[in-house]
Amino acid sequence: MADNPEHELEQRRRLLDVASRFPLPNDGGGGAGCRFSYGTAGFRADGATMPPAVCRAGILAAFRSLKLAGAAVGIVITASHNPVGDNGVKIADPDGGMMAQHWESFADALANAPDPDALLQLVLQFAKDEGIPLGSHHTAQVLLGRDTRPTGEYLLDAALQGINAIVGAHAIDMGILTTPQLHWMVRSKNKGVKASESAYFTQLINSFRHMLELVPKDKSGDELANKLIVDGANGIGGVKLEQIKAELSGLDILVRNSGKEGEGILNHMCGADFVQKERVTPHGFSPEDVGVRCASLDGDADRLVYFRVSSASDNKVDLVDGDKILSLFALFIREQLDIINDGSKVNKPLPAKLGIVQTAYANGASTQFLKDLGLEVVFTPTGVKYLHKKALEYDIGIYFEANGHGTVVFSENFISQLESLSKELSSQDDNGSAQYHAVMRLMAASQLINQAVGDALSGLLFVEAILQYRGWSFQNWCELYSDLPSRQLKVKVIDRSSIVTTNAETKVSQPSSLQELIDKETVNYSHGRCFVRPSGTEDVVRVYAEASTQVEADSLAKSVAQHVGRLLG
Ligand code: NG1
Ligand code: ZN
Repeated sequence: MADNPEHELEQRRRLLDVASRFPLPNDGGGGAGCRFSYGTAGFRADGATMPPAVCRAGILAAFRSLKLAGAAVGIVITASHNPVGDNGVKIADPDGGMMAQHWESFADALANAPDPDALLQLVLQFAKDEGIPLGSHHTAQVLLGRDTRPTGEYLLDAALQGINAIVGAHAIDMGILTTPQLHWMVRSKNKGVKASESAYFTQLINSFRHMLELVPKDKSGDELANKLIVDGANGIGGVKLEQIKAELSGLDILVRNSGKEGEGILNHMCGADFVQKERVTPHGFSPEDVGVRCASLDGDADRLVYFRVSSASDNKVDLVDGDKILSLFALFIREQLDIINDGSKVNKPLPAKLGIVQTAYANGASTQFLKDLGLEVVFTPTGVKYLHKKALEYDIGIYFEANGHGTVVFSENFISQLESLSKELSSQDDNGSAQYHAVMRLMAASQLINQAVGDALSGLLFVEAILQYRGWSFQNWCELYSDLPSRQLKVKVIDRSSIVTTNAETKVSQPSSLQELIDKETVNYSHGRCFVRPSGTEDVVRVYAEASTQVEADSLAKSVAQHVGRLLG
């Protein structure tokens, strides 16, 4: 395994040493007496209990980089939209996406190894099985980022200690970042592109400007059309937006819940998760904002929803969720492809496989809308690791979770076809043509929208550019389709893992009696749809129901939640 027995001894010593510095708490960690589980998006728990899991994630990340011949791997320390006291850790693979799923069981075993010896044996065995050159001259590199949570700094230190426990590993602290910035940096680093924050900002600003330059002249909006108020969830996204907003010409952005001292608590009564689930105005918004287009980010800025304060008399909002953002993106991209292919002057068509990826939480009305457009819509289980992977199967894959996490991925082959077509058209003096403009719009979009992971900042700029391109108001966007009323509930049960689902989580396979009960309830409702699944990030079972009216959706969700409680409570 090692080139040099002394190095191997050193490796063993370091692992035993770091594991004894971060012992697991008596209850095993992971919160509520649970084991740590990599879940939908890495390990998450109360921040104070996280150091052992984060240290072990450091070992894991360095290990992953060793396995991948020293390619840069990322570690993000965040608990996203969860309360400020929580924290979490997840690993980004060299392409900037989530860590490959077949490593998750090793991640779980490592995080739960009860003592230093067990940890060492686990690592040595895994290294042997995977052919990982431990303790040799091989190198590994890990980029780290964290959000603004108070436990972030000391968890970062735990991660650094874990990384440094692997001989040959090199850690680079990229600072306080949005989650998507870190994913973008990992991807860039491995592509040999500059991986700094300023490079990220420059790409965003320039590609947004290109998109606006390609807006037809008759579409330029009035003052209100350019005004946007952003709820930063008192997290890192608002901070970063403040840094770049002056350079975003054509947009007048006001950031609230910006994370500045005294403005409020991270994700508390604000942010994308709050607005999407509660459908009320976040903290800091008032009746004076009626009619203005508003956006809400989550604490680490990988989720984005839009809203408008509905009326001065209550705190309700008109919500544009991830499904409607996806629909806007899909319409825009489809239109550009149609322009390119319908153009009589195009020498050869540009065939493109366009795919839409959703989860069972997508509002049924959005799926119907997309299918009515003739688009291919496919479903995966919850968690962007599944959606992203599926989207990569297309020339252009658009994916979104209803909660606002999503992006658009372009295949390299398709991008190079776009590049050749743009050269061809400009060499034929066609660079004033509609086809040429459509090609350039898609190229700018592929630069603007984060190719690694859902990114609220780049998503927001893409939305803004499309609204300007179409000359659309918020109202026009809302009217794409009407959401079916829905309700989400959480149920606390003794062991949520006793629920097993199938068919992209739309059916329960175990306990089988539960699915029968759900079916029996659902048939009583017109347009009724209901499913349950164990959460991958919280110790709860989630219930989702849709029906023709809000009262019915509420009632369906409630009845099914009661069945879950009775069977498993
Ligand atoms: P869980 O807790 O597994 O439902 C939640 C979200 C996911 C995803 C992850 C990661 C819902 C219903 N679930 O997962 O979509 O965003 O958190 O943050 O929104
Ligand atoms: Zn998030």
